[in-house]
Amino acid sequence: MQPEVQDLFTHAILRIPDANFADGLTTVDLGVPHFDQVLEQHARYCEALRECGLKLTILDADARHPDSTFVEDTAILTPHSAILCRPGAPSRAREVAAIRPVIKRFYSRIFTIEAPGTVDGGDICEAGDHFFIGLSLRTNEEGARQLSAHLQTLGYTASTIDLRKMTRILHLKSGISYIGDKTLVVMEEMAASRRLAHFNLLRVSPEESYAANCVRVNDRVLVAEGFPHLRDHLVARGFNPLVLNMSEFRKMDGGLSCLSLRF
Ligand code: CIR
Repeated sequence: MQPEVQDLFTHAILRIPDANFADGLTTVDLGVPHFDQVLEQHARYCEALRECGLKLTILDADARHPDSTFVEDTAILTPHSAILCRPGAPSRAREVAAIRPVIKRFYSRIFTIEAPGTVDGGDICEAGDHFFIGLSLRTNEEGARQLSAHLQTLGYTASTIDLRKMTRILHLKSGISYIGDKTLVVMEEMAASRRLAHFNLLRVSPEESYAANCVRVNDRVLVAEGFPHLRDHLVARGFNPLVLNMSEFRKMDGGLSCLSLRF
């Protein structure tokens, strides 16, 4: 039986990658992305979200911001309110002003993160009524404090997970994903965190750790191509994986969740 669908998404916001995509930030050494494949993989990702039943708002490429296709980092969307982030990397700070008018089309209640707080959306993992906030090189304690206060106002609880000693991941959601049914997909390094104790953990082996960034979208789970063990575990638990090639986004530290804002 298909695990229960908790929050049905109806929309997603995405941004087409710009030709200067390869000038964005990266910490990995996997080579330079091939732009034709970047566009192809992005188009397939859009198609996959449509297959999941979402209506898409696809924004034009933004040449001022090479990382701006990773829209997830600019905002946190809940069913009734949006929180605009304040990205920790200076080169990404102005992406928020560019997305604000788009968010305004869908939300009348919008909170913000103010200096000196910083929050990247990739550090925020929503798990039902609880939000995990990763403290990272991008999201600082003040940002986490402001975000927790906003979430509390909205009736959610929040807790932090400190990633600052974990050198292998950029964002919290590089290492954990909530896929509904009280289940978190987690990379080995994070599985011991006390904070995760109340959830069922689907552990991703070290060789497949990139695949820990997967995304539940309605009745599907988007999973990166090339990680058969995770895919099989998901199937065994009754989930319905939708496999996508992410090779070119991975070269820029990007994963499946980063490419869209879903609501
Ligand atoms: C960056 O370093 O900011 C981008 N190159 C990758 C952002 C990935 N975003 C995410 O995981 N939410």
